[in-house]
Amino acid sequence: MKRRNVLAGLGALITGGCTKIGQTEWFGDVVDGAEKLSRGAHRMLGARPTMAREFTVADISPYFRGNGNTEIDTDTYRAQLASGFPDWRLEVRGLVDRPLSLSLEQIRALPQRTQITRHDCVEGWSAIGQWTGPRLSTILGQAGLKPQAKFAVFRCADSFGKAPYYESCDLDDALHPQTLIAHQLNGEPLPERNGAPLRLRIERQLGYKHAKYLTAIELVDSLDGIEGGGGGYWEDRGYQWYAGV
Ligand SMILES: Nc1nc2c(c(=O)[nH]1)N[C@H]1C(S)=C(S)[C@@H](COP(=O)(O)O)O[C@H]1N2
Ligand SMILES: [Mo]
Repeated sequence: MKRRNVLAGLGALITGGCTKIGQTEWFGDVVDGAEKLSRGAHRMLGARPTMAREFTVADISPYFRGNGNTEIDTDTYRAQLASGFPDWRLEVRGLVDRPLSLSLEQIRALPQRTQITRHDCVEGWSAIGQWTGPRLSTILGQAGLKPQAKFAVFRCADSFGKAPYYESCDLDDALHPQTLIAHQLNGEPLPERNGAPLRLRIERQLGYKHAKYLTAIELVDSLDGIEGGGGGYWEDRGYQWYAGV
């Protein structure tokens, strides 16, 4: 698995590391950001993080299906969706120096990255889409991580019955240059089915890690005591927490 990741990473560096669409300065960015945030917080192989493969515009799937929850049937959500989410906030809280409450406007005003990646769902389908949004590392850099922070927990607006959807990752993935808080798919605001207005892209992992309908990011030192303690809605039901592709 590791060897495959290294090879994929090298492939990305040679063929797609400096993508025409993505920003080219990712290496400098992540190293600076990561050092400011938490020294040594991400595992490096050699000097560079392993990258998920990036594709070209010609590879984009004509239709990016929705999976899991594809709508939210509350009056508040429907009113927000109809008006372009003027009151939506993404909170950043927990083990941070400066808790944030970001509007979509503020999120769109941050430096943006666009990347074309393949989404792989454990249910046996894949799709290639172009995602745009700030890097999560940019947002975490604004909030400032406390040294005890070990995991990012992603809170979502939807649930299955009474159980809220949620996800989590370690700081290696949270600070990875391809981990985005995406607000666009294929150059348009996210459709409802794909997680409007904000969803996580965490490209080295399987579909269920890519939390949709994001409302908050919590920095914690342990996943114990959060919902079922498994670090995610599906993990609490037996799926792997580290869902490497
Ligand atoms: N909030 C939330 N996020 C979610 C899900 C969900 O049901 N709710 N389903 C997950 C699963 S299993 C997959 S494969 C992807 C599907 O993303 P898509 O709907 O954009 O295809 O979202 C993931 N994130
Ligand atoms: Mo999935």
